[in-house]
Amino acid sequence: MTDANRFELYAFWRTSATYRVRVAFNLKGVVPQERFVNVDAAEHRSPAFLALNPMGGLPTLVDHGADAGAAGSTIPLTQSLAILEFLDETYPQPPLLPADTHGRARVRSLAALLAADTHPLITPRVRKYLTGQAGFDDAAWRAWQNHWFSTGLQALEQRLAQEPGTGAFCHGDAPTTADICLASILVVMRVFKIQVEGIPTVERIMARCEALEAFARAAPQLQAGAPAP
Ligand SMILES: N[C@@H](CCC(=O)N[C@@H](CS)C(=O)NCC(=O)O)C(=O)O
Repeated sequence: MTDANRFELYAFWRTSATYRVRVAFNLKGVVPQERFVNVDAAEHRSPAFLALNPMGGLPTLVDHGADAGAAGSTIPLTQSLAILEFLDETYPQPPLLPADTHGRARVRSLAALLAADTHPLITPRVRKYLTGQAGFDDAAWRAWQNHWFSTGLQALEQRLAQEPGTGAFCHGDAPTTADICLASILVVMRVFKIQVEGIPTVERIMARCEALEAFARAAPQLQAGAPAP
């Protein structure tokens, strides 16, 4: 089996977490087969998809690789950060994490600030609950989105502006998992037309990321199923 048909990536055009995995695949030069799951049509809540990922989340990655069975990894891989580390261990170049332990801890911490503390609050399942069960109208949902995007990105800005590890990218001068997470939040903010003021370092790093083909090709609007511009 070649790497060309090793992976099936269950994906939807605008999902932030799937964008992270698309960028990582692009950086590694590996092309997964994408399987479109229409979140707007609730396909991620279908029994067939929940059998793959009981959380009903994208991305979900199936590895048909040579040693997948031996390692028990015919079980689908879920959680974008776990998938990024899996890809980094499977395809070590270019690395997504720094070589030193403190550097890796910093990159993972920046990534978690976004992927664990910020993104989960604005997912479709949270919107569905707040608008369906908690009385939120569109304006309240928008205020919620603004609040949590701002909270996460302002904390990120403060760290990036003050911490000595910051370079051309979040950590040094090469893209890491932290940059992938930074860009994954900014691309969906654009989809939702949310703006956060006063984050010049975040914006500078986003521009560096988007100048790289691996990030540019992962843009939500370029993916299958995206609405015409
Ligand atoms: N922590 C998970 C998040 C997965 C997730 O929630 N993905 C969103 C799209 S970005 C999703 O599929 N949401 C479905 C829903 O909220 O119902 C990861 O990083 O992979």
